[in-house]
Amino acid sequence: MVSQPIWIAIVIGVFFVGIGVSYAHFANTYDPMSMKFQNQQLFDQMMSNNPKMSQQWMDSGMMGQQMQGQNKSTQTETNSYVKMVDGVQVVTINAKEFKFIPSELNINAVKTKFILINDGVSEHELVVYESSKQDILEKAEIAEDEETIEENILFEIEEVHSGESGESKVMDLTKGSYAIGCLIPGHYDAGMKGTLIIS
Ligand SMILES: [Cu+2]
Repeated sequence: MVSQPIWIAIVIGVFFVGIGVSYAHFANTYDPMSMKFQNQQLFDQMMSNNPKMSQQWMDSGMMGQQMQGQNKSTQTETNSYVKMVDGVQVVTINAKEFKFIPSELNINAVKTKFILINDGVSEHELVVYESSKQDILEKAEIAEDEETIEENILFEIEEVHSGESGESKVMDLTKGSYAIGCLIPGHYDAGMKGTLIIS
């Protein structure tokens, strides 16, 4: 027969072990980053309500990446993907799985050269065309019908390997609104698309 105080001690012991295990599980699986992507609003709220956590966040290095992201969008606003080099407007677009950065371009109708930098793992290309030509071009791409592609695009920078870059020739641009896309099968639908406004 076990006496009552021992039973009480066992119950209390089990209780605290339970708390310990739960906390350990929480601490191991708790990841502010995953929460960030699941629920941006909650994450921002949490950061603003909790200076200590937001300090940890900044220390964790993820902040650096987030700031880079912000710099990129500032660049988009100030058009710093555009440089004038010897009287030629040079437009630099980065490609990776599966997007163009920037994906919305506003440039001037002057002599222009495009550069496509592949920061991704697979090959990517840049095709610029009137948006109404999307279907024709996707079919032509699958059929590898280069002739139809040539006839229906403004220009393209053909497949660029990972880590490399490709460029267009210097072109005279006319004002208009165009679609950009990577027409390697699957890439456009995965997000490699955007707009090019020439004004
Ligand atoms: Cu692609």
